[in-house]
Amino acid sequence: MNFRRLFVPLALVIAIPLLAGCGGDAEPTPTPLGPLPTRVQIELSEWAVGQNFTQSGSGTTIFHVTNKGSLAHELVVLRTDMTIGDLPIGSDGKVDESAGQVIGEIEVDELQPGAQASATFQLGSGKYVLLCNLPGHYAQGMRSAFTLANN
Ligand SMILES: [Cu+2]
Repeated sequence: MNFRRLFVPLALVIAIPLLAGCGGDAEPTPTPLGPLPTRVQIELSEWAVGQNFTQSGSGTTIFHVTNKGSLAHELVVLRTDMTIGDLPIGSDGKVDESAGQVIGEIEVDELQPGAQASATFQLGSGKYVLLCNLPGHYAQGMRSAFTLANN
């Protein structure tokens, strides 16, 4: 018996009902939605980092940042267990970012005066400090803390 000749029709017999099933009237199974991303509105100014969360759980977090000040700024998202005012400052006037884990940042060239920028970060549960790390800006007050619970 020619094995190949038998195999082809058998494959068609199996494949045709499968194809027909695809175009049938079965409703597609809806994909369950995950948790909605947290959105954070941030306003930078001299000398503050204002923040407004829509929720406080961990996960995908979208930062919408507006520089309302008259100087350029940046935004660093630092995960750290240190108290907000206690981050070490180097001789260059900048926070030593090794005091925590930098989750992400929006650079100064995106945050000139009046500019808006957005970025999406994955945030685990824990304590965070948002800061501007241009020389002297953290010390002047450009910092803000938040804590995320486990979702
Ligand atoms: Cu700044």
